[in-house]
Amino acid sequence: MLVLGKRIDYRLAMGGPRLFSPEAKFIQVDIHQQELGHNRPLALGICADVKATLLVALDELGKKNWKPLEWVGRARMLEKKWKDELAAIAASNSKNKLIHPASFFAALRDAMPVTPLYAWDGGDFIHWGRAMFPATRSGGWMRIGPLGTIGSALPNALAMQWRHPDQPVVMITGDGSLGF
Ligand SMILES: Cc1ncc(C[n+]2csc(CCOP(=O)(O)OP(=O)(O)O)c2C)c(N)n1
Repeated sequence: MLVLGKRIDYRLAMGGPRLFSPEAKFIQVDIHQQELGHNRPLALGICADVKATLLVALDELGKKNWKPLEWVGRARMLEKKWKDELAAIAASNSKNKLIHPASFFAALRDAMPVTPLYAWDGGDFIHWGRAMFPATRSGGWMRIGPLGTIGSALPNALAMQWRHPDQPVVMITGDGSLGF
């Protein structure tokens, strides 16, 4: 498992068996030394900038002949199946009286004129949103923190707007979360 600039925290099940095989070997690259090996022992920890590390790694890997891996094809197939299921749920909603969260987020996503900067938090309904909205911009998709703390979308949105005054920032939060 190659972990690039991502904390092995609550959102990655602390590196535990809910997401990862106990036998999996972890290589982690992070510019913050204290993140290396946090929660999960590493086969290799690299304290460095991710981009610089990947450029060096690509240079090395380019010299070898790589065979396509079967599981990558299966992972892509499962991802497509999952996205098709989401699209079907979003589309099936029009006949119902209650708006399904998947339909709401599909409509919101399609209504955006440009890709804005997103700040998210929230409980159940937001999980549909993060399934429907891919993160496509570096630093443009912020959701909760390592401990899953709601109430973070508003300060994150303000910080994003302060940093990028010329760009639209969209905050998506829940009634429960805003109260925090
Ligand atoms: C600081 C903090 N307190 C409590 C929680 C536990 N928690 C997770 S979701 C949630 C409710 C969120 O409500 P809302 O945003 O309205 O979403 P809903 O689940 O109703 O869709 C709470 C209290 C948390 N994640 N962070």
